[in-house]
Amino acid sequence: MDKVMYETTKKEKALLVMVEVGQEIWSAEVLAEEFRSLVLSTGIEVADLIIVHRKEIASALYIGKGKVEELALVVQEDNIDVVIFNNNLRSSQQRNLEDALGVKTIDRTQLILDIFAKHAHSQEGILQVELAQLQYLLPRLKGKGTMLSRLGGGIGTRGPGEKKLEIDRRRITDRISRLENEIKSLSQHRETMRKKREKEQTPICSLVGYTSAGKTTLFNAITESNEKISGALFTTLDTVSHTFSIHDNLKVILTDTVGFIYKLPPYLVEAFKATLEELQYADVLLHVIDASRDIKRLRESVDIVLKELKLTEKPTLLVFNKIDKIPPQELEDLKIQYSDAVFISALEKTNLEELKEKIYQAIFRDMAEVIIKLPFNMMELTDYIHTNCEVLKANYQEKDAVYWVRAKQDKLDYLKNRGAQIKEI
Ligand SMILES: Nc1nc2c(ncn2[C@@H]2O[C@H](COP(=O)(O)OP(=O)(O)OP(=O)(O)O)[C@@H](O)[C@H]2O)c(=O)[nH]1
Ligand SMILES: [Mg+2]
Repeated sequence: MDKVMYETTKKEKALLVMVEVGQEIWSAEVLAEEFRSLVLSTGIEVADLIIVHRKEIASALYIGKGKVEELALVVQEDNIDVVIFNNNLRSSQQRNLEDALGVKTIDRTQLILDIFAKHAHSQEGILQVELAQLQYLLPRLKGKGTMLSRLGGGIGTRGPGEKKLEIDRRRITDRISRLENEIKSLSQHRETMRKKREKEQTPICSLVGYTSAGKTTLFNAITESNEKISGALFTTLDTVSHTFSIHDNLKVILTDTVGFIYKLPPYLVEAFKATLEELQYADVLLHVIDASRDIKRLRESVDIVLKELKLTEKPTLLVFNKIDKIPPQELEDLKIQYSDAVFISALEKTNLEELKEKIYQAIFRDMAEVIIKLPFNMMELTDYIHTNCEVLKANYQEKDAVYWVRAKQDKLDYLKNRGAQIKEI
């Protein structure tokens, strides 16, 4: 594969810069820790992390000139190869900083794009990441003629830039529309699959949450799968689905998705819309939260993305994970504070049965349990019952068939209008 050819052999050494502008909702330590893990997950070496406080952003260099000179000195003294900002820089700021610092300078978006590029495996994931990278690069070509020479890619010189140093803007625009078309045709394929599933009436339950919350660990535990999990951020990029049984005769599809992060770059949400579109069809969302971290902030960051995806109206179950990591008293307090939530340890497989029961209730909230009596002259409705209701028991008598079922009200109305006798249990 292409990617392997461009892996760096020598470990690059990075200087990390985190600029705090005004009041951040997250504490500096937490942000710094997350920033460091993001960088470390790319395999790069971190020399130092510098926090800069500012009242407002400086337009030319993002930070003050004096500060930049200080950084330039560190770059020289510590033989730094790359400076990484935990902020999103405008292209002119990035260029000016690079000129002043004398080394490659990348921002938070490019860092995250790089991690995504490294973790994309499926055809669709790879296309979506490339699209996001190109959309990010395009406005950055301004004033640089047609050459991409400055854009030597991100960390480990990955990314589209170095692959085709000579390609110009025009070709990038063409490539973007080709990628968009390819992604669209893949999502049409998914649409067909979805229609098929809809016909089969299998409810869908989707995992969402902050990166590293333990979504995949939970997915594996419930569906007995073996998807990759790790302490590194953004391990999962590709949407994966698998069925599992809730009750004896009821199957549910569980879907694992890409994790979110505080200030998720807009390019990524945009590029991943096709994949994330799957979430629109979920009957219930499981919002997985790492209970050992700052719950409120994690939840807020994920809610922002859910809002962008217009998913706030979906039935959502809060799932607090990693309860094995928190003291019993803290757990008790959380249970009081979030009385509707489920508290689990995906790692130790604690409380998974309770979680399944809650999923069941969430999916079948507006369901009624009824007895349907179907005279033999209406047997054409049998198929409808089997595909649209959960049949708990069936009994065939001389003149009619009797079904004990659980079904949504609209399905029962349909049957009633066609003459079936329905009795609430
Ligand atoms: N202690 C503890 N660790 C857990 C638990 N669940 C997951 N982990 C750990 O948390 C880390 C992240 O787990 P993943 O399942 O990869 O998290 P994810 O939400 O899928 O992350 P992304 O795919 O990056 O969005 C791994 O190191 C897991 O072993 C848990 O219940 N308890
Ligand atoms: Mg995962």
